[in-house]
Amino acid sequence: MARTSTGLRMGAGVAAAAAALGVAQLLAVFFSPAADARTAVGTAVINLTPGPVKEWAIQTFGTADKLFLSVMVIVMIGVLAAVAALGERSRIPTGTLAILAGAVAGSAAVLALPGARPVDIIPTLIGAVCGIAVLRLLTSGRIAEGRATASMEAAGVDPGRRLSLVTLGFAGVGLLSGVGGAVIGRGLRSVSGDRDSFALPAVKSPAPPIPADVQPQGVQLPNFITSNADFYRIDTALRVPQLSRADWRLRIHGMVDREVTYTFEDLRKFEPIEKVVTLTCVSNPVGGDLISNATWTGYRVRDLLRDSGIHADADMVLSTSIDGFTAGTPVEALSDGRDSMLAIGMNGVPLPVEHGYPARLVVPGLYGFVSATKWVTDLELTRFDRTQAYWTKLGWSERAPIKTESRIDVPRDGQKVPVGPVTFGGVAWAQSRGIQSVQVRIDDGPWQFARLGASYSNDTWRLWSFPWQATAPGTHTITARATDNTGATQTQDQATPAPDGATGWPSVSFEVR
Ligand SMILES: Nc1nc2c(c(=O)[nH]1)N[C@H]1C(S)=C(S)[C@@H](COP(=O)(O)O)O[C@H]1N2
Ligand SMILES: [Mo]
Repeated sequence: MARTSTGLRMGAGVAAAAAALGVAQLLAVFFSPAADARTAVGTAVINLTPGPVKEWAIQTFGTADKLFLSVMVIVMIGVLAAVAALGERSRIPTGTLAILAGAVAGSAAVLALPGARPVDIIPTLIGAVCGIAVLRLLTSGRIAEGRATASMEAAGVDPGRRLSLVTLGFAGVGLLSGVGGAVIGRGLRSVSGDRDSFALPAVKSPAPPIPADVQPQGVQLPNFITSNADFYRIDTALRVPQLSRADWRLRIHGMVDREVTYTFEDLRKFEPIEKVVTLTCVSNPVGGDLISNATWTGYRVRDLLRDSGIHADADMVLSTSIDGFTAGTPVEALSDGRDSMLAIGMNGVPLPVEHGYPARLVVPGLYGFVSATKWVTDLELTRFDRTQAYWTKLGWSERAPIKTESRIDVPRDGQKVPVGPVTFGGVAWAQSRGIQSVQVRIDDGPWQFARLGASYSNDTWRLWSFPWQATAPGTHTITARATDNTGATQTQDQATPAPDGATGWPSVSFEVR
C-alpha cells in the first residue's frame, strides 16, 4: 500500500462521506419522505438530545436551531469520516467500518420515522456502498501509482496532486448530488401548490374588528397582529412536513363510543369560525420573543368531538402530528367555551406550511407544547395517568397554563435616551384571564401604572406604553409587572422556562444623556 499523507487520507474520508450522503440524498427522491437519511439522522439526534440541551438550543438559536443542527450533523459526519479514514488499512479497514456503521445508524434513523417502510433504507445502503468504493479507491494507492492519463502527464500533474484532484472531484460530485437531491426532493414534495389553490371558507361571524387603539401611540412596539412572516416558529421538525389536503386525515379515537376519521372535505359540514389568539412558547425566557398574535380561521374542536361520545373518565386529548410530535391537552380545554380550534387559516390565508398546513390546533390559554399541535392528524381521548406527551416525557409539566407576564420592548437594553420626554412600552399577556394593568418602575422609584392599549379579548396580549421625562443623565433601569383580570400580579420570583414557564419581572437598563 502506498504511503498516503495524513491530509490526503482525511480528504479521502470526507470525499467518501460526501459521496455516500450525496448518492443517498439523490436516490431518496424516488422513495418516501422518510428515506432521506440525513434528515432522519438529524431527527434522531433531536429525539435523543436530552431535554436541557434542546432547551439550550432553543434559547440560543431560537428559530435557527434547526439550521444549527443540520450544519452540526454534517460537520460531525465529516470529522468522523476524516478520522476513520486515517486508519483505513486492508487488514483493519476502519474507514469502511465507519461507513458501514453510519449506514446502520442511518437505516435505523430512517426506520424510526413515522410512515417509513423497509424499502426506504435502500438509498442509504446504496450510498454506503458508493462511499466505501470511493474510500477504497482513494486509499488504495492505485490513483497515485497508476499510469497518469496523457493529459495529466502533459500538464505535469504529479501523483500526489492527481490524488488530491480526484478526491476533490468525488467530494464535489457528492456535494452536487446531495444538494441536487435535496432541492429536487423538496420541489417534488412541496405542498405550496396545494396551499395556493386553497381558498379559506367564508366565515359567518368574523372575529370582531381590531380597534386602532389596541396599538399605543408614540412608541415603536410590535404590531398587535403579528404578520405570518414575523410569527415565531418552534417545532421539532427538521424538515417541514408536506401534507396535502387530499392526504390529510383526522382520526378521533381512544376513550370514545364512536371512533371517527375526518377528511379535509368532511370539515365543510362544520361551522367555520374566526378568532384572534396569542400563542406563547413555554421556552420563552423573561423578555423573550417566543410569543405572537394572529387571527385564526378554523373549526371548533368541540364541534368535531361532539358525536364521539367521550367517556366520562377521559381527561386528556393526546394530539399527534404527521411527524410524530405529541401534545397532551385537558379534554376540558378543548370542549369548554374558549372555542379551541382546529385552525386551517392564519391572518386570512391558509396556514403557512411551517405553521401547520393544512390543519393545527390553537388552544387559548395554554402553552404551545401542551396544545398547539401543527400538522395534526390524530386525537386520542385518554388519561393523564396513562400516557405522556413529547415534552412531558422529557421532564416538562403535563399541564401548562400560560403565566401572567409582561415584556419591555422599548427601551432596548443599553439604549441611549436623550434628556427630555420619551415613551417606553411593551406587551403583557395572561391568555384566558386577560390583562387588567401593567405597572412600571424606574430605578427604585414607586410603581406607576402604564397606559394600556385597548383590550381586544382575554385571549390576546395587550400592548402598553409609559411616557416619561428623562432628566438625570446616567444609567437607569426600568422594570415592569402585569396584573391579570383575576387580580393576580406577575411574580417577582425568577424561574427558568422548564418545567412550566419562566417567571420574574422584566428589567432593562438604559443610558440617559
Ligand atoms: N407538530 C408539531 N407541532 C407543534 C410543535 C412541534 O414541535 N411539532 N411545537 C409546539 C410548540 S412547543 C409551540 S410553542 C407551538 C409553536 O407554534 P408556531 O410555530 O406556529 O408558533 O407549536 C406547537 N406545535
Ligand atoms: Mo413551545
